[in-house]
Amino acid sequence: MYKTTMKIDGMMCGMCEAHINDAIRSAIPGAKKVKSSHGNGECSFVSENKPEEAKIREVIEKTGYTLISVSSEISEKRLWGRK
Ligand SMILES: [Cu+2]
Repeated sequence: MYKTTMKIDGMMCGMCEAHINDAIRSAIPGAKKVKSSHGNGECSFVSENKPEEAKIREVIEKTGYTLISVSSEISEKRLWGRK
């Protein structure tokens, strides 16, 4: 599994978080545990395959927010197996 973390500028409230989460879920079908925080300006999710950075950039730009950075790291599957 990969954990991808994005720094996003422009989120102001829970609606913004939901907007980003929905955009990620629909663009990256394997994305799980999609979470955003407007307080931290961060969004993260886990996926089986490493997502393409260009794809993420495109998705976030379409939402109207600004992607500052994105990084994916290998994550132990068992850490993410809990519901
Ligand atoms: Cu908002």
